[in-house]
Amino acid sequence: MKTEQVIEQLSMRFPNEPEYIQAVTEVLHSIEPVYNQHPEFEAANLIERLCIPDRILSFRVTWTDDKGQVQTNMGYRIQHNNAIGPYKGGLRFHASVNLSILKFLAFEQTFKNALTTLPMGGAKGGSDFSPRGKSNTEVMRFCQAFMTELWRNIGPDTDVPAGDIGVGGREVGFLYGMYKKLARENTGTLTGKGLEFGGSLIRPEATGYGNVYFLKHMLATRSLDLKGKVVAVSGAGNVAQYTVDKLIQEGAKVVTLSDSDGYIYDPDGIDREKLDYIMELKNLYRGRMWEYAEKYGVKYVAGARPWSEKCDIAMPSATQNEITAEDAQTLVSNGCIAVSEGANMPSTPDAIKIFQTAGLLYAPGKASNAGGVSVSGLEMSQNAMKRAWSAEEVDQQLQRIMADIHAQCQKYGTRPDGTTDYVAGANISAFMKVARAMMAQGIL
Ligand code: NDP
Ligand code: 2IT
Repeated sequence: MKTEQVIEQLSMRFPNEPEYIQAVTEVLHSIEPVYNQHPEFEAANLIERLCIPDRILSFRVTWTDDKGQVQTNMGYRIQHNNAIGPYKGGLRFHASVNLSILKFLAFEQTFKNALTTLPMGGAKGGSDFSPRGKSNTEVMRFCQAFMTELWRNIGPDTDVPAGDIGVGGREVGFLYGMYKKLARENTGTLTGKGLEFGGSLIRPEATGYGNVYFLKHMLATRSLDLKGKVVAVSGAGNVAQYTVDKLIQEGAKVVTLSDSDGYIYDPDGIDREKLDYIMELKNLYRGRMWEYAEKYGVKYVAGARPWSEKCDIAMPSATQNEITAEDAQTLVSNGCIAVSEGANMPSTPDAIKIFQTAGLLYAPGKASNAGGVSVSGLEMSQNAMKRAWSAEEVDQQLQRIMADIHAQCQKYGTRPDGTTDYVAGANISAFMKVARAMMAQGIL
């Protein structure tokens, strides 16, 4: 494979898709050496077949707002690759959603899901609809309209959607209700459902908890732990909240959180009581982080991200490309020792280079945030068996999976000096699994 040539061709075929090209570029650079040891891969043009999604569905979603005005949004589902199992991945509802972003997410999901040890292919979908500022009934009508188009293309053994930015328990409930009404079956075709109707214990916690479990394994390779460590977290949604929850349990001190309007800096640390307030503020009242700053009398910086604050560990948990090269340099200069990604692709390629050159422990999201989709996979298993496991049982399986992903990164990413390149390790391990499955199933 001539990596640069493949990237150039993909850039020409898919102009205006920078996030997609960014995600593909990172993976191709990592896998080039192993790919070139397998001439049979090249003969089967495996690389283009792996980079280009199997199928892209796009549709118009029409719904009526509370004022009686008829609104339209775009809806999408990218079914990227199902070599190792049914398509699986979240739905994102955010004004910024476009094909480039969903294609990058579906591509990443394919590799992430391969790392989980569970049989799941990769997909992503969503809409440029923004739940922000919408009433409950508007969100419900939108979700119902979205599902009237999507339902024919999903199913428990074909494609299983879940949440992502702007899609949490409320939205999954509305989406699943409409799916069930149209499909006339009850096999659990979305994950992240409520506990009363087939959801799994620990699914809400899974991404944040999983990221902290992964981080602990990375720290252990340097005989370090989380006690007393100062942590900067970004975002204030599902992933950020349960990251803070687990960090508090581990004795770390979380000093920042953010939303798309700005960040808070709380030098005393976010304790259990403050976290309860944040969960109520965000999940119930859909409030803003400046309200936290007012309530607790701490610093609020509008229009900025938290990376200029001094910390030992950074856990970006908001969105893609939220850590620039300049932010990375600041983190390194401030003595940061580890970056473990909760979000998908939050660090720019230049930022990753800076982390790796400085010798930080750096975990790419496809490894460190895989706990969410892993417990989604466990939810699928429970639905198929018509059973519900205890929280302890699910948490134990999640811990085992995160340990396994860390071990895979070490197996495929150990450098000559004994340290681990988690980017190479995750990409190569996932690639080899998907590649072998594709080769075994013929040219499709
Ligand atoms: P939520 O919608 O619950 O929260 C997202 C948070 O990030 C909010 O605080 C939001 O602020 C902020 N945010 C979103 N977009 C932007 C933006 N463009 N600029 C600045 N801040 C932004 O989503 P999740 O917590 O579920 O997802 C967070 C990240 O984690 C995403 O990258 C997602 O892909 C990834 N992820 C999620 C998993 C899951 O299970 N939910 C699993 C694995 C990864 P505001 O409220 O102001 O919009
Ligand atoms: O990015 C992700 O892994 C998710 N948003 C979760 C996907 C899932 O199917 O649970």
